[in-house]
Amino acid sequence: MDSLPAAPDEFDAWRAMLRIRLIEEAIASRYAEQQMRCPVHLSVGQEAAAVGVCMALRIDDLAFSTHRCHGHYLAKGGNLHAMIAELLGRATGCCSGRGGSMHLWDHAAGLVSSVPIVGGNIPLAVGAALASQQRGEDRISVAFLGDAAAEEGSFHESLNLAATLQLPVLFVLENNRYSVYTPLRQRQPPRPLTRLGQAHGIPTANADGSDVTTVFAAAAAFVASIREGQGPALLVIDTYRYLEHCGPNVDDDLGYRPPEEVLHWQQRCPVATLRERLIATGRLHAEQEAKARQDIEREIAAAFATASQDPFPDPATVAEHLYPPTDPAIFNACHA
Ligand SMILES: Cc1ncc(C[n+]2csc(CCOP(=O)(O)OP(=O)(O)O)c2C)c(N)n1
Ligand SMILES: [Mg+2]
Repeated sequence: MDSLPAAPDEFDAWRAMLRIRLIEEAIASRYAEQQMRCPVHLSVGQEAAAVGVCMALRIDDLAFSTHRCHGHYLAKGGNLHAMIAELLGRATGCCSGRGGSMHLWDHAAGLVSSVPIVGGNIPLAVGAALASQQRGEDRISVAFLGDAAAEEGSFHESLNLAATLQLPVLFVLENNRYSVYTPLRQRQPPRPLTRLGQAHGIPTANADGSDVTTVFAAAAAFVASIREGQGPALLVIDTYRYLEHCGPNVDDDLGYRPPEEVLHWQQRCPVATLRERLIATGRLHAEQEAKARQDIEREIAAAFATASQDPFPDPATVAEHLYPPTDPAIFNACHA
């Protein structure tokens, strides 16, 4: 296929995952300072899904994320300073300090919105895909979703409409096996999640979320077919979150996840696995790794230093942005 995205350099993929990992670890380690007064749903362990998919996308493709949006935002090219400022509640944040961690967006990077209502972003991606189709654009939409979002009516309605109208949308289902504390087997019948796409007549594939190269290959094939007008696709990525559902800590002492399951996935860490492969094949040397880490850590420190000096929103503006402007001229200007 002509439009098959070029395979990324594995060093770049590793660096992109490491960057997300270090940013989220910095958020976790600073969380107790009480400067981030919003919940944080960290995606430590799930980086290959965000990076593998976003490396198959163009900047003008449109992504729609969830409550667990940091990795998607960063992998799509979202601005780090605007993200940290948003977590710190500053006026310079991507949501002007009003949304916090679960409402990240960056239109310049094509990250249209993040929606913490489980399943709420999926129809938005379908709507954007319908708009692209009607305008004759060749950009595609991507809806990231968790395994619990596949239990929502909006998921099935979205797949139904996308399949019927052959819309340019990729559904990316990150199966981390849990909805908060409840495992998949207690919430859904014992059948592969790929069946959900097949039931709607949508091409569906499974990818190993511990291997970014595998995720990229599966995503790239679907992105190419969707861009060529062959309609929607569903990519199910097997993955695991290493930290608690919400917050900076490990909560495996609670016992809702079997220790052998946790260990199994920790041994398949997408960042460590690729690092080992790069070292074994002579594509990553100690100095390169040290420089990559140092550069990323500097970038993170600078983002926190700048954002923590930024102003909070003016209290006089608290009632703004609650409803869309009703004056059509203002509305059109906002959505130009
Ligand atoms: C409609 C709705 N129901 C319940 C919640 C509470 N809630 C927030 S995240 C979450 C779990 C979502 O699980 P999943 O979709 O698998 O994503 P994950 O957290 O595993 O990344 C729930 C139940 C919500 N935000 N929205
Ligand atoms: Mg889940």
